Amino acid sequence: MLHLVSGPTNEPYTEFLPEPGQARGVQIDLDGRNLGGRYPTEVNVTGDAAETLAALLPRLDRRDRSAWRKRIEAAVCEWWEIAERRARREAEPLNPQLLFHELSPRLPDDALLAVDVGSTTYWYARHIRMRGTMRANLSSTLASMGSAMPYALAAKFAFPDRLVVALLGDGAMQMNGINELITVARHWQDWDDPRLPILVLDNGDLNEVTWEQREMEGDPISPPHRRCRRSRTRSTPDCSVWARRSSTRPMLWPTHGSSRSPTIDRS
Ligand SMILES: Cc1ncc(C[n+]2csc(CCOP(=O)(O)OP(=O)(O)O)c2C)c(N)n1
Ligand SMILES: [Mg+2]
Repeated sequence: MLHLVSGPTNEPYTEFLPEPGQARGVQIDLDGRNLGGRYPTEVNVTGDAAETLAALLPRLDRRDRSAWRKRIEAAVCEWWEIAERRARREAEPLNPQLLFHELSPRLPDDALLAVDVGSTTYWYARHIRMRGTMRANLSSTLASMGSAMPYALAAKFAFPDRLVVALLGDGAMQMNGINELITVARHWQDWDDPRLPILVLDNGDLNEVTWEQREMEGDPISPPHRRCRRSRTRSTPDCSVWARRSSTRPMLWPTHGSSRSPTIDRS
């Protein structure tokens, strides 16, 4: 029998959990209202996951878990090899996974990330190695697009001395991110560390949703499809123009899978 110990989670994707009856479930959550909501858990504990697990630890019998641990370590190593391989795959104009893969080691250990809902969420989850006092904020259970820029500003006001990086798609940028540039332009000079890089994936597509449509609905992407979406995006404002107008500095990442640093577009 599989034992499922779930930390604080209220994710709606129950299809990724074992079938009820296949596993015995224990859930820990700060908010008691989330307990047992997604799976018929047998033991529900309200509390901080780290503190609760530390309190439960002395009650457990010590067992030799070295084989299990080795298996997990090998799986993690294998995963990082897969991520590296995927990031290095050639793409025109640029494989977004490479961007996140290369961004990760360049971030300071106390960076704050504001992540939007879209393909960005996946690349962040797969390629960014969280460490030190880094923190990332995501819309998570709400999965509400347009979160990255307000989160980034909130982080900057709370921690003006830390590097905050916003990671979002062109759809989210058009939705409300562009408006937030006005706030950035008004306040950035007051921040101890005035940097606020905003990484926008300009794929001319609501990519997460079109992938879902391709995967789940068998809705294949075709060249006319793309052209149509591209032209739709072209009719919307160009982020770099807005960036220039709001006295923030647009940068263009080099194409052809290069891992060099981004170039500043001074035009
Ligand atoms: C407010 C809101 N509207 C719609 C959605 C559904 N949705 C999830 S991801 C996504 C596409 C995001 O597009 P973009 O910001 O361009 O990112 P991409 O996936 O293309 O990288 C949409 C429409 C949502 N989660 N929240
Ligand atoms: Mg997009």
